[in-house]
Amino acid sequence: PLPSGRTAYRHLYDYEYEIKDLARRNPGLVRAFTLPETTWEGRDVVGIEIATDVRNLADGKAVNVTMGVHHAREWPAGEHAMEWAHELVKGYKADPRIRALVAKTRNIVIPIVNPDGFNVSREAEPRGDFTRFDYEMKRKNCNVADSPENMRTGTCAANPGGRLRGTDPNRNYAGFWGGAGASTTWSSDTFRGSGPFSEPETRNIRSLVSTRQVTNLITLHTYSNLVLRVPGVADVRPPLDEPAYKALGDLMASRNGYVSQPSWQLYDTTGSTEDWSYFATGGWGFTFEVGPNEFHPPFQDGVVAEYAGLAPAAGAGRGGNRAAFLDMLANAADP
Ligand code: 0X9
Ligand code: ZN
Repeated sequence: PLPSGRTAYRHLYDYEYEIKDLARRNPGLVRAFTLPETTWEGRDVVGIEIATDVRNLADGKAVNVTMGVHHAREWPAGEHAMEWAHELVKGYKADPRIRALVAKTRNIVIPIVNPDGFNVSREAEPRGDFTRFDYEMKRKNCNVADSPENMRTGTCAANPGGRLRGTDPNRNYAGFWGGAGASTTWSSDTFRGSGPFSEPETRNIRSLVSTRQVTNLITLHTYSNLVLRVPGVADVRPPLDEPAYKALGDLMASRNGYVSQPSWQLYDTTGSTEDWSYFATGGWGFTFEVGPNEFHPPFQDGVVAEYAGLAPAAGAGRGGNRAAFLDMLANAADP
C-alpha cells in the first residue's frame, strides 16, 4: 500500500473526503479550501494547505504548490499529490525534516485540478458506440463551448463526445499560448481552447499563483519518468537562472531516478503550466512525468514504488518522489 494505507486508486469522492477529514482532524495545521471557480459541470476544485498556524495567511512565508491531474487519465498524479499532503501532516509530528519544512513554508496541494475529466476517466463505463476505454482514456476537461452543436447536450460522461470534447488544461495557460505544440481543433487531445485562460481550471490556478507567494510549483503528470523544466518550446531562450533551475531538476532526479531536462526536448508545447507561472512570477516550476510507461498502470505495479522509492520502479533505493519533493523544497525554499 501507499504510505497512507491506500491499496487502490482513489475516486473523486475519496479525494474530497480525505481533504476535509485531514483539515477537521488537524485544525491548527491543515486548512481545506475551494478555488474560486467551479468547473464546466459545476464541480468545486478543492485544495489543502499545510503550515504551522495555517490560518495566519499573513505570515509572509513562501508557498510551495503541488498539483495533480490536469489530465484526466493520469491517476497516479493525483495519488502522489494526496500522499504528499498526508506525509506533511504525519511528518509534522514525527519527522524533523518535514517539521522544519512545514514550520518555515506554507504548502498547498491540489490533487485534482480537473475533477470533471478525472471523474469521467475514473468511473468509465461503456456507453452507446463507445467502449469503456474511450472514456477511461479521456485527457481534457469538459468544456463544450467550442464543440459542434451535437456535442453540447448531456454530461461529459454520458455524452458520446465525452472523450473528444474539452480543452487541454496544459495548453490553456498564457505561457506562449498560440504557439507550437498545441491544437486549434476542438476534438484534439491537445486543443488549446479559445484563448489563454479560457477555462475555469486554469483560471483557478492563475488565481492561486497570482494571489499567493508561490516560490516552488510541481505539477504532476504521467508518464515517462521525467523531471521537466522550462521552456516547453524550442524557440525560447533558456532563462537567466537556467544553471540553478537545472541543478534543482537534477537534484530531484537523483532522488526519483528520472531524467532531468528542459521540456522542449521531449516535444514542443505552448500554454503549459510552468511556462506561464515561471515567466510570469519567477517562481520555480517543474513538471514531473511519473511512471515508466502507462497513464494509470495497475495500482500495485508502479504507483507505490514511484512515490515511496520502493523496488522495482525507477526510484529504487533513492526515496522516490517523496524524497524528490523534500530535496527540492529544502534547497529552494529555505531562506
Ligand atoms: O503534453 C503534456 O502536456 C505533458 N505530457 S503528458 O503526457 N502528461 O500529457 C508534457 C508537458 C511538458 N512540456 C513539454 N513537453 N514542453
Ligand atoms: Zn499530462
